[in-house]
Amino acid sequence: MKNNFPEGFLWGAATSAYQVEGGNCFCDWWEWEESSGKERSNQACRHYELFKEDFAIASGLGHNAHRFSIEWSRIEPQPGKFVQEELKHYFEVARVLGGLNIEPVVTLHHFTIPLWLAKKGGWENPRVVFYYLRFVEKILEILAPQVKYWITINEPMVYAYHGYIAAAWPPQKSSLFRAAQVKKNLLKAHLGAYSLIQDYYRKRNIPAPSIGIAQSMQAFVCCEDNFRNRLAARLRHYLFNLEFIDKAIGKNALDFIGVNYYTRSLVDVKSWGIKGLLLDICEKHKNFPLNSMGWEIYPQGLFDLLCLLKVYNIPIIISENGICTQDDNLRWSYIYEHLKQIKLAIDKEIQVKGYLYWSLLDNFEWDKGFAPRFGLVEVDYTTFKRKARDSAFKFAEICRANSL
Ligand code: GCO
Repeated sequence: MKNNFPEGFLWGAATSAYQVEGGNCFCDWWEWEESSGKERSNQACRHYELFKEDFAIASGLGHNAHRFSIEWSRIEPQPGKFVQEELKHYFEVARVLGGLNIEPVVTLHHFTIPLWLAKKGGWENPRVVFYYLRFVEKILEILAPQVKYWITINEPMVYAYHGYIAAAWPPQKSSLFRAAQVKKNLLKAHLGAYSLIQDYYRKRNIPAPSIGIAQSMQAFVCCEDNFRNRLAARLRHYLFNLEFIDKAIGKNALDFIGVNYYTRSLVDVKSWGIKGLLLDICEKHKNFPLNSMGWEIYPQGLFDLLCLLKVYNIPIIISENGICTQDDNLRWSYIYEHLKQIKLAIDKEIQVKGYLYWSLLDNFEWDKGFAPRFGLVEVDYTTFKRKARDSAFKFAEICRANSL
């Protein structure tokens, strides 16, 4: 059938612990918000207490998958001290999802780290790989049999860029050398986690899970079609979109590519320096509608990227795709137009296996605070009441029918 998605396609939404749970006071972001004067995450959406209600809403919206992350600083607020009731909490989270026939897709690192680790140098410190794998082992002990899909690291390049080049996120460094160290340790952590998780399942005769990375990808489009812009677009596509997953695939340590896609980037190089080649963008020729953070809505970019990923010949899950907007009609057209592009890719034999909308709930958008509203479900941050938007019900019809 021309509009049908493959049998068993994963339909749902994504969140991350720090952005929705609330009260994550043992992590680097919590301390950074206080010291930098940024908007506080505070209770976020109170998802830590309200997760059963949220998953019931997701189930009612026809979702068969849900991506969430584990807050490392909850599990290990002090080095080597693992909190049993927090481990039990995430066991319960996965159990409730399973009880609703919703496949858990579990992210092990989604930007935040325990404060004690940040004070030891965080992802710059090579010993972080040991700490991360020790944490992953603890999570496996409570989640392994329930989880078929693991995401080891969310957006390694975004994390390295914002925290170690742009100095926009903690630890607010601005050093290509430090960023390179962080990237190297993130890759080592992924490779270590890949082996650890696969060995853990194999030794216990649990069917092998699928392990991926959620890679932020942008469509790099030349503003003016000249040699310098074409070179810069190819360079950025490789460095930002592909390099990290390329290295994981090269080590046979990636079962699926998680694609976090939102927008395109207009390449407009003003000078031949490395900064110009890697960072110069055009702000004036934004010819497409924008989200509330000024990101262009460019669904075709997702199709173009999926075609470029076909060469890897491994499954792809759209682990994030979404729009922050006050206009729910725009949210719905964003979802529908991107799903059309995914279907076009699937019709070209590209192995897309799932679509997880960002986000189930309105939530804390990092240094942008609570203003950007991404949710299928509106959250009143005073009463914490949830209200599914019209777009959520339209998306639900596609989830249930497995068809556009
Ligand atoms: C990211 C993160 C999410 C964001 C989302 C919207 O990609 O930055 O995974 O935490 O909230 O992408 O910016």
